[in-house]
Amino acid sequence: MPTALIVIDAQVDFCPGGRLAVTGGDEIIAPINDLMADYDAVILTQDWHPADHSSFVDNHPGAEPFSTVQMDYGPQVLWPQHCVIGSPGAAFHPALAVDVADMIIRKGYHPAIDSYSAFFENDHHTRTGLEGYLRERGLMRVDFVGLAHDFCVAWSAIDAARLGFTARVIEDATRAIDLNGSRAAARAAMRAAGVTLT
Ligand code: VGL
Ligand code: ZN
Repeated sequence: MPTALIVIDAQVDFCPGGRLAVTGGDEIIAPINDLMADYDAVILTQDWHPADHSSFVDNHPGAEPFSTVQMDYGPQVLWPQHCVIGSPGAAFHPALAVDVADMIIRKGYHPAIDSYSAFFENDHHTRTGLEGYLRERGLMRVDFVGLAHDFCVAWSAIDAARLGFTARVIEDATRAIDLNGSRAAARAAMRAAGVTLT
C-alpha cells in the first residue's frame, strides 16, 4: 500500500537550545533522514504561529507557562512563545533533509486557535487540507515521526486513524515533552484509536 512518512515539527524551537525544547529532539533528525528513502512520499509539518497566537503564555498576562486554560474549543496548554512565523526557531532543524519532501504543510497560523494535529485544528473540526492531499495521492498508510511524541505526533496519528488511514508511530524517531504524564496518556490514547506503536 502506498505509504507516506509524515515528519512532525522537526524544527529548531523544539530542539535543545530552542524556545520549547524537547529533550533529545535533535537525536532523531539523522534517523528520520535515513527513513525517508523507504517511503512513497515524504511530508513535513511546520508549526507556524503569529506572535499574537492564543497558545502563547505571553499573551495571557499573569498565567504560568505550561498551565492549562479553557478556550471555546476546549482545554489549551499555554506554551512559551515558539515557532513564530519567519523566525529562526520556526525553521526546520538545519540537518533535516528538507529537499526530499514532496509537501510541507504549515499549521497553527490562525491566532485564535492552536493546531497540534496535522489534519485538524484543536477544535477537531477546521481542516488543514492534509487528508485531501493524502487521499488524492492514494497514500492510505501513514507513518509518523518527529516532535513532540505526546502532542503533535499523537494528535496527528489519532486523527489519521479516525479518518481511516492505517497509522503507525515509529517511537524511536520521536521524543516527548512529557508534561504531567502526557507521554503515557498519549500512548494509551493512540492505542485506543487503533494506532500501531513500533
Ligand atoms: C507542539 C506544543 C505546541 C508539538 C507544537 O509540535 O508537539 N507542542 N506546539
Ligand atoms: Zn505550537
